[in-house]
Amino acid sequence: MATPSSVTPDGGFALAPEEAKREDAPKPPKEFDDLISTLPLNQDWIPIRLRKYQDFWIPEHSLPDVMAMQQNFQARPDDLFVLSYPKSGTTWLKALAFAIMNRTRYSMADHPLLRSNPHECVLFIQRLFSDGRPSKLEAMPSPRLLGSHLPYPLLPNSMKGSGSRFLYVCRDPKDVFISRWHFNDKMSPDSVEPIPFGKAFDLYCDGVSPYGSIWEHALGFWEESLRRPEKVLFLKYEEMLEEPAGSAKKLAEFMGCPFSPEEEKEGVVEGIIRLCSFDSLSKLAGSMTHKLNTKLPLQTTSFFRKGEAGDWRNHMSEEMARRMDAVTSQKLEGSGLTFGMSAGVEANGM
Ligand code: PAP
Repeated sequence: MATPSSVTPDGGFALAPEEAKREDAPKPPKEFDDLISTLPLNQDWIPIRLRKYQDFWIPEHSLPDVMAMQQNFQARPDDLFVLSYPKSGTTWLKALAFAIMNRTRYSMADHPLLRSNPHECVLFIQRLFSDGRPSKLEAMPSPRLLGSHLPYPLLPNSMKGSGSRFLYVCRDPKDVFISRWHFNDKMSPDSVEPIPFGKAFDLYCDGVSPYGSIWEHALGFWEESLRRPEKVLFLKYEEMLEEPAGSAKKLAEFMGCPFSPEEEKEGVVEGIIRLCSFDSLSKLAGSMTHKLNTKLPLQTTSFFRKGEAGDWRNHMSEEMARRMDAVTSQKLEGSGLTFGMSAGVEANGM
């Protein structure tokens, strides 16, 4: 079994205020700001401004951290990364991977996930650069469990070449869009009109949404999972919902810490699934009182809404769904990738 990660739940989002404001924390170089100001800008996804960087639309507030990460992050061969397009199941996958990796370290009665959001247990790499704390990354004992929303082409070279393992989750683009739209709507200040649904839809279909085209994002990791299946595990949110035990076992196997027959008999798999379920994590988030240290106005509850497959039916017209499915078919043609359940019938509408 892998040595438990020593990631502690005081992480990227939950810095002590005095640490977050440390005067001596290195600031991203000014050249980054100069470069960012020249990049194409989109301001429709209120309150997030996007800049087109290396062919993907990245939130402007993250770009200095992304650039610092690209230049400086040193991956280790035994690192594990939770990677995803936003709103695809990141929070859930982080919780599962963290609970699986640390299952001999914490008891279910006193588990970090009972007190902390999964994003505090598995840190976004780039946030550590924004907090001027990359040394914290170096201080973490192996194996490290870290996260990123960056598309494959934008990952630092050390991540692509280090032999580290990637856990990637994708989700039906229609549900991702609905989740994104609600997320943005909730974050918009009362004084400002949120992005209209139809406009958000058009932009999303054109790949102009946070972290760029969902299709290009997924294809980058899909192709890598075909090239290096022992290093890239490609998961689907809908299959995780349908088969949580099978997915947890697949994850554990891939992470190098498979469940033993005794653990299976003792119900360890079911315990982890229960702890990381939408019902459990969303209730826990509702009882947390601490603030998340983010650049966006987010709370511990912001990452939980419905947690279902197919909610797009309650929001999209048939014509919109057909249009998005057509984009999906066209973008994925010949790749072998389908969204949703493996047959692809449900999600792709084919
Ligand atoms: P992030 O990229 O901002 O971290 P992410 O976790 O990828 O967000 O996606 C949020 C979606 O996952 C939400 O979907 P919804 O808006 O359609 O409801 C959220 O409800 C769902 N989600 C969060 N936790 C879980 C979970 N434990 N099980 C299933 N779905 C979950």
